[in-house]
Amino acid sequence: MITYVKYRNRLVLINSIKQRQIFMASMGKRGKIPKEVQAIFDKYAQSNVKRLSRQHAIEMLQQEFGMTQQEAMVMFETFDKDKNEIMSIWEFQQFYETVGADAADVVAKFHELDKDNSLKLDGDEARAGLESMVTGTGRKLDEKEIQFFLMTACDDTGAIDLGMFSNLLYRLKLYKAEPPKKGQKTHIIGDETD
Ligand SMILES: [Ca+2]
Repeated sequence: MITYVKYRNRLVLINSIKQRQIFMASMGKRGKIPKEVQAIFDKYAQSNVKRLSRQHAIEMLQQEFGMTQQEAMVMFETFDKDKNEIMSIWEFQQFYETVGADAADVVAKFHELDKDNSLKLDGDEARAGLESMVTGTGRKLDEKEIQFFLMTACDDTGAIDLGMFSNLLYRLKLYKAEPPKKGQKTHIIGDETD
């Protein structure tokens, strides 16, 4: 898909859905906030401001999404994208879209895979998880794809926390590519939203 978007009197070429999303995000125009997202947010925001302090955001994640304080803290760290200790309505929407109604399942799956209860999935735990999961089309992942997702989902130490795990599950759900062909040397896996 190729489209042009008019921005500051210039036409900008957008040749994929992902680029379009990145572009829109960079412009700060991320569309309308869904009503249910706004409603939950407003319950915890003071005097109608579009931001939640760290404390209120963590409280909200516990009350509305059934997380423990520790889980809520990790989740907050992940979704406070600009690291300003505030959850903006945009950051909350991102959380809601990525985890939202599936929060209980995501947390349960994470603990099931976290065999040593370290609150992080190490390489082996993450690999076992990926081997058991399916893509957006319901198929198992190929070895190359497992390696790709392992590599792109973990932090510098090779571990995956609950927030990163949420993002990984979301990416898998959106991932609808064909499996790589046998003997194929290169396979583009990254752009799963196209
Ligand atoms: Ca923030």
